[in-house]
Amino acid sequence: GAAMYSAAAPPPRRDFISVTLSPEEAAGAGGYNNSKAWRRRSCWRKWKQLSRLQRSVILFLFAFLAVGGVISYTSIGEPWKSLTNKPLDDPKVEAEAPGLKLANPAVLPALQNANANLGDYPELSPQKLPKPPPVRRGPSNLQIKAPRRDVRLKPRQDPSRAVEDPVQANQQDKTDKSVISWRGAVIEPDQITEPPSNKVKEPEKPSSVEAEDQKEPVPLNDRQMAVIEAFRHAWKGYKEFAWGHDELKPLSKSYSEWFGLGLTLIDALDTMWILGLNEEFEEARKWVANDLAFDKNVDVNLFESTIRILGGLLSTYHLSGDSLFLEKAKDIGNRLMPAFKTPSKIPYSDVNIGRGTAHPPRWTSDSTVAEVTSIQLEFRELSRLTGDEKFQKAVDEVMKQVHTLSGKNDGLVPMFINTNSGQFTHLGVYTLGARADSYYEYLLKQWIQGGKKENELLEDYMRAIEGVKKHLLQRSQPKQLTFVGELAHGHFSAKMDHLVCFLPGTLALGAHNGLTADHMKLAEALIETCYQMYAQVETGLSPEIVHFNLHAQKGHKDVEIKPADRHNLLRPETVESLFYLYRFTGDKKYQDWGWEILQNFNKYTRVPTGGYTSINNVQNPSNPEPRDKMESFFLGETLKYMFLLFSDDIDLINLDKYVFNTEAHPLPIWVPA
Ligand code: DMJ
Repeated sequence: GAAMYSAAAPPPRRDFISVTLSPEEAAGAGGYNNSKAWRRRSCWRKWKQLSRLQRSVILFLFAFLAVGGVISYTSIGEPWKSLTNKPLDDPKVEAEAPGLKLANPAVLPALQNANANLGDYPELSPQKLPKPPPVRRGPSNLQIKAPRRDVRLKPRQDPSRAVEDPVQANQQDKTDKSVISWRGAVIEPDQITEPPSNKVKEPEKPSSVEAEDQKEPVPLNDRQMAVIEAFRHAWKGYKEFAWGHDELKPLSKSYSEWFGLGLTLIDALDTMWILGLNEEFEEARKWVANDLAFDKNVDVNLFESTIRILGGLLSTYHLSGDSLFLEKAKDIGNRLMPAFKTPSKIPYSDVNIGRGTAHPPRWTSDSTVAEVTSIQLEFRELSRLTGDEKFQKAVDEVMKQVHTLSGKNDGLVPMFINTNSGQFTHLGVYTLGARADSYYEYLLKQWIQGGKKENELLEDYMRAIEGVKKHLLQRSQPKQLTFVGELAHGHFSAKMDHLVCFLPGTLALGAHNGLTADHMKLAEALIETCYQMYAQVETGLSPEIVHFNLHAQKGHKDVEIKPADRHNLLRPETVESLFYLYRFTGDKKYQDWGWEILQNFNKYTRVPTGGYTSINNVQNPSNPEPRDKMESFFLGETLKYMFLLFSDDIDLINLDKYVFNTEAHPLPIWVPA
């Protein structure tokens, strides 16, 4: 065969240009004369002796070198200039060139602290830029080797592009010119304002991981490895004793069922993707493909199944690009829709996903405020992906109504809302904990998801944080910890749920997105408090609820725990906030605090045969009284936030591209920063 292709030897190719010197020059005849005039004349003579071709080639080479020089100067010029500038974390830089230091400088002036007694927050560390990871060019990507599924992965689509259709671009042009104000404060034109009229256009594509070939793998550090080890241990128990069921009971080596939909498995899908657990992910995917069925005669809670199942499927679809997860998301999304068929359009708490019927709890026609206002990120995204507006319309309607309702107290909402009247009920009680918590979180996150255009959401959020400052913030004794208490009919209670520890992270996220820097200060003060809720307890684990001491008493710490409140359910909120605070400040103490917490989970909640368990008594290190249950959010949230907290890679779920739902499932921001 080879002979068939052998061709006649080609003529010798000349890959060079010969320049012939005159014999005189070659021999250096004429002796050595280095005068300028001689040299000029001699050069000129040589030039004239060259052929026209030779001259053109030399001129071309000169021109080529000159252009190349200019280009490389400009491309190395920038980094060079920045190297010669002052370091960015120099506080003086911020003073001299405001906005240079912060990627998203505050655009609203610091709001007045309405609680005059509170004064400044304690000992606040100056805000620092996170230590930048090695600069990478090109699209951001997930650095962990995520499971490959070449067949199913569509070409990498940056979520920022997903919404760049001409209509949207046009809309953006229009909105760019507008400004909004909140109590007279102006938000700059890049914080656009018009309510998005055409968010739902046509089916969207996933924002799946960047082409993996472009990735430089970032080595995992020891703490991340420890998280992976913890996850594997938890997964081992789930796989062995609870596979396909909702929750593992690690001590009795069995499982519990809530909805009967493999809750832990679905909640953990994107965590496995982010941790790079390929085999586990593939196995779980198979279960989703072959065994997950929603046509079941079962009552599910609308909120819980939205944040865990719909949210988990949507984020896994975005990370993996695997359409299986979108199909499943559509299925569950459709099956949840009957919940919105109520006289007021405020959804019922429960839906039978097999029968298509919905109802409130047996004892009331009320729904919980946090529940009906914390399903929006997921349903809005489902509309964007499917092109079907009905999902978004249903949840936007809820927000619209809640926006105008009376019964709020400086932006703080009651905990219940009636599905017949659409009005708040049980007025007068205000908390950032159970039943209200994620209302506040989703105000900010929807605003971010939608490209910071929806003014009413921002207004409600800003007003609510003012309400928190005015009515709920206090300082404890002896450590002067800033905490968020509760208000019941005008009476302040120094009670704080661990659930409230989502707030520092949310405040920091708002500050990162241009809200007042004052929110960042509050975030830093509150995360210290949340950490103390662990550090001041015998096991180093926080109880479900604490009461803070308002008066110094000898031998008493800031944190008091009532016997009924001393359980720990492996909740994520503090590590979640530690993750945000670390991302935005780069202060390593947040990683260290998270590391302590992980070690204490390992010490007191790890079950040797596989899995972790919630415990009944965080105050008894010798017998923390295991409860025999591993909540799905331990894998969905707690371990995921731990892993992200220990990472120095801001592109591992970039917070300018993704917004986490309240169950830690990242969804794309429609118009990323
Ligand atoms: C999770 O299901 C969600 O984070 C929810 O918003 C609050 N409760 C649990 C975790 O504690």
